[in-house]
Amino acid sequence: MTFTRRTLLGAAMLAAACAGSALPAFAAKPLTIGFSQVGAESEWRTANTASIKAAAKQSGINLKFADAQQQQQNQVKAIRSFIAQRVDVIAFSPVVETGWETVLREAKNAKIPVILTDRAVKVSDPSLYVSFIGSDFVEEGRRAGRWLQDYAKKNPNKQLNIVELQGTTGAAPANDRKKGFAEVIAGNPKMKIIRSQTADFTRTKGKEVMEAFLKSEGKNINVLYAHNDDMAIGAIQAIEEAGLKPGKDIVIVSIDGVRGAFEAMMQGKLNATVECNPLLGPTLMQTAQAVAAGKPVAQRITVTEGVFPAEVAAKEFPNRKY
Ligand code: GZL
Repeated sequence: MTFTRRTLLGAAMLAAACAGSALPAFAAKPLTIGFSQVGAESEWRTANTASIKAAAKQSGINLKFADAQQQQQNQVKAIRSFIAQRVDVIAFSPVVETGWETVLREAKNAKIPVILTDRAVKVSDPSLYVSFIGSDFVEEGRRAGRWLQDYAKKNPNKQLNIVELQGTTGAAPANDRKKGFAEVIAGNPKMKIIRSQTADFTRTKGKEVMEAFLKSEGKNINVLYAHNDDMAIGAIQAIEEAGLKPGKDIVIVSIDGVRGAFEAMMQGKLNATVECNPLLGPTLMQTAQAVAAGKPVAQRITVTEGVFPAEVAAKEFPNRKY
């Protein structure tokens, strides 16, 4: 909500209160949020989009939704269009961490508050956004590393030759999950990353890159760490086509906790998934309403998440919400 609209609303509420009448009609105008989504690259993203759209509907919020197809320039274009349309609040999940200063300054100059959801940005001026609602991706990477450490303790004589499927180059979850995992396995000579490459968070590229890893490293690989379940599921196909047993010949740990991961764990093809909660819609809408009403909001809002090894998959599966 821009400053002028808020003042108008305040004056109208005062006049109405003095006249003892109900709020004037225009005061009930729904909040309008412009939302730029990364794309539709994974099961996680599908659940995230569904959560945002359902929460907007539930809250009576007018949502202008734009899918950027994983291209930053499409997100910049969408944000500029939201500014031109004078939406009350802009929210987005930035596909990569950098390159946002200019367009976020344009939103600030237009007095339109910006809320980040899911992924973070690197900017010199933190006042360019009012709040970031999302997971701690470094911790998610650590959790994947700790799960593998536990596995290593149960297999003390096994040299773990790890291949890593990274998320989208430059994306906060890719940078941070890589960092957190590396931090945990650092200094353990029995745990070594022998190949690491981006597969852009998609099943198709996860399969392609795993095929290339298998061609160059073959049976030397005995662990896969994937930054999301979709790339792990794509890699599982490549491992099977190479005549190997995913979950046994190659132990697999990934991140997100989507249904496909639970199904793979129940089939014995995936060994653990670290949860990354996509159901950010309700928190985003509450935060946007608070911001529009001029109330203070936390600059950083995190979500609670767990780790699910294959042993608990069948029991947990019926409880999954995404
Ligand atoms: C994480 C999110 C990532 C998921 C992927 O919050 O940004 O993007 O881990 C998705 O599945 O593509």
